[in-house]
Amino acid sequence: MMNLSTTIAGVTFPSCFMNAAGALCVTQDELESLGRSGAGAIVTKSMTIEARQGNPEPRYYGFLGGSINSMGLPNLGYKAYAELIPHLKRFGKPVIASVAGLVEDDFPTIAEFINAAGPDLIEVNLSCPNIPGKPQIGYDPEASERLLKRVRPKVTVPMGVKLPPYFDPAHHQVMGAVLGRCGVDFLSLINSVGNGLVVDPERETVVIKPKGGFGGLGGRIIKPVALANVRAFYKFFEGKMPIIGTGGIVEGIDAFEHVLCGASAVQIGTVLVEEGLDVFGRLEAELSAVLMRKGYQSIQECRGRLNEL
Ligand code: RRO
Repeated sequence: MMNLSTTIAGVTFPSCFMNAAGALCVTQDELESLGRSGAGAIVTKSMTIEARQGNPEPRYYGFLGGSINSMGLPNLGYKAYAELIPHLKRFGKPVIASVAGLVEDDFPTIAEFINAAGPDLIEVNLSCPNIPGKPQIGYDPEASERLLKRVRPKVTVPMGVKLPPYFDPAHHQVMGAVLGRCGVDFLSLINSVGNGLVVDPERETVVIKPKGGFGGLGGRIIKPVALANVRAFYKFFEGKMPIIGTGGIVEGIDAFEHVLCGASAVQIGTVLVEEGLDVFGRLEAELSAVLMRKGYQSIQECRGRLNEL
């Protein structure tokens, strides 16, 4: 198998594949299983101040083209994750703490406390689409800048931002400028495509219960949106901002496409939930075979090298 190791903001990952925040990473058991798995890192569920049960079920639904979810931030609360982090670091791979919040003030509080627990990186989630009545912070550039400028001084490890998908170049430009002013060290792109609606025509119903059936779309169908966001931010930062690509990776060749667009690593959400932890071994073998067939020795060699016509 080819060496698929990678570096993000000075931190070395033994493999470029890891779980996406939210996928099989809520409980201590799940996080330890990621530690024992082929994943190149352990990413925690986005954490809030208080532990949360999340939204009522059914709140996740997998279909042929992907998934829809409205989990509603079920998590153990930041103090429990802070306690787990030293233990999780013993698995010998980076630990990424995903920080969320219900109000702006929560973010610096959680970031400071979790930073002190010593994760290798922190990912600030500006893009949860599923809290009733709360728009995604990432769609408000001024709120994003205010929040990131408060979080930045609390964090001594590399600080990344998990963004929602943007659908207009003007939005990539505005958010790119914000991130550049806030000392962001890496990007995770993209969170689920918010507020989609999946319909079961036989039952004539929605498929998840919260918010009348509206939820975040993931999996195969969102790959072109994810690739566009990876590429747009890669170009905005002229290849100098490390990017973790997320969205629509089902096979090794999908990860190769993310790398071509500019990703230095990739996260797996829907397909990890659907297939379980063995997905990492499969994807590593498949990406290795793609690189081998094309005569590449590493992902660094083709990162960002997408040809335009
Ligand atoms: O928990 C969720 O409902 C959730 C979150 Br915090 C997120 O960032 N993205 C998503 O698809 N679901």
